[in-house]
Amino acid sequence: VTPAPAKEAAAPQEVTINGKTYQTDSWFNAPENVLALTSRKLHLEKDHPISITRQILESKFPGPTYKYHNDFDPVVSKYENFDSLGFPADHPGRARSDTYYINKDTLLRTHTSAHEAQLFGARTSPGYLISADVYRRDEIDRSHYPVFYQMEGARVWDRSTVPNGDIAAAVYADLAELPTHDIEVEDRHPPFHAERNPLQTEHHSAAEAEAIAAHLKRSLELMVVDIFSRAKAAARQQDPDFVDEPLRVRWVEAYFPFTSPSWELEVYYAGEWLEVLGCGVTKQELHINAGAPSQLGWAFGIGLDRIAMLLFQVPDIRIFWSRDARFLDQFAGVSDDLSKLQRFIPFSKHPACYKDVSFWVPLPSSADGGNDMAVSGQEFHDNDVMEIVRGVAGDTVEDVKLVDQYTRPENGRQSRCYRVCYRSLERTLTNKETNKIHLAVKSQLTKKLKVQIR
Ligand code: FA5
Ligand code: MG
Repeated sequence: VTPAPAKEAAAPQEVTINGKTYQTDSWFNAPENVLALTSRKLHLEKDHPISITRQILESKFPGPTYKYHNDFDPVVSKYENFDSLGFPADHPGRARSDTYYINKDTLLRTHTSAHEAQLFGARTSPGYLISADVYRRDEIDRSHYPVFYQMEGARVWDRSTVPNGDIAAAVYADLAELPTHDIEVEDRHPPFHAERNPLQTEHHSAAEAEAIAAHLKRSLELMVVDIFSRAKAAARQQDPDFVDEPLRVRWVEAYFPFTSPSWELEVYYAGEWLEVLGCGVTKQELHINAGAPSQLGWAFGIGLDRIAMLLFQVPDIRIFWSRDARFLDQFAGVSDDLSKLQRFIPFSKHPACYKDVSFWVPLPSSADGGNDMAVSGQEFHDNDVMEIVRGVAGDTVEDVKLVDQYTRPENGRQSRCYRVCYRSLERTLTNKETNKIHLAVKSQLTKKLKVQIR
């Protein structure tokens, strides 16, 4: 992994992504190192942990009821990613501090839900799964990377084709066909909440929504049970001291603009509750706007990287992007025979090198449009710092934390200190090399964010 050169390239007039060319404008904020990953498609790479995870999840949602879509382009319209799903105009997810824009109307999808409206309209199958790369400007640590993978799932029933138009009966009939399980599931919240998670009274009854929710929950619980039983089987095989604990999962109330009611599924793992997916009863407006008003159903979105990290015991999300044979060879043959699944055996852990960078944040008046990262008029964003570090250091950065922040009362100037942890997963970084990277980080922070290094 070679750090990017420190020299500055001018923003391109156009960019080509997976063979298609797009005009950029002042909204463009996608760095080269992120654009370079749009062609990797780890979810389709045979024997890659992300791809294996996809395969296992797909097996829980069989055809022909469910159709799989694994090749949707990551460039979508702002309309598809946000408006079609009912995101309000001022939703923070739309900000340039959180989302990679190509131009004001075009962006790198931030979630696979961007394709829901299109598939609800196509009506090619009652259920579908979409697996794809998604992009978010975010913090840097061992579980966050600007690109990760999601799987979207949805299932609909059509009021005009089920017997007597009785959706609840049709859903319960399908639920009866699903296997059962014997794990402990906590589900403490009432199904509806008047403000946060109202019943869609104009469109269906409580009994219908409850039937859909029951089908949704069982389907997802079965998926989690399968993943964790495979994870445990691998653990038992490789680790004689492995202590088998019963799987605990719980449903917690959640909010999404395009589902109501909504939930998140959490799994108790290694001493803590871990969020693995979001889901809910789809808002009827989506089906109506897609030209399929008689359909109703559920949708979910799950993080494939997060599941793969649990399944393969991967401690750092960066390793998924590695081309090191010591990583990839550990999974050879698994795509064709899932019983060969093994936990990842880390190669020797290389030493970390911590470096601090402290600087004065420019006062708003001095952000005279020369600041090409932060959104003008918005506050100085952590994600801007993260992106610059990632842009320079590539995969040699493991973690970036804000460790100190204060404002000088005399002049209102803010000082910040970030601690950067440099560590390659593949080799030992020399001190000289790390210093060089860190110097380049400082120089880019000065140049792009107009900070004053202390
Ligand atoms: C969504 O993205 C919704 N589109 C999910 C959804 C779909 C809800 C359909 C309702 C119906 P969220 O931002 O919480 O929600 O992400 C969903 C899952 O993606 C998370 O539960 C997590 O497993 C994974 N995820 C989110 N952010 C990251 C990240 N930075 N790195 C790795 N995985 C992530
Ligand atoms: Mg979430």
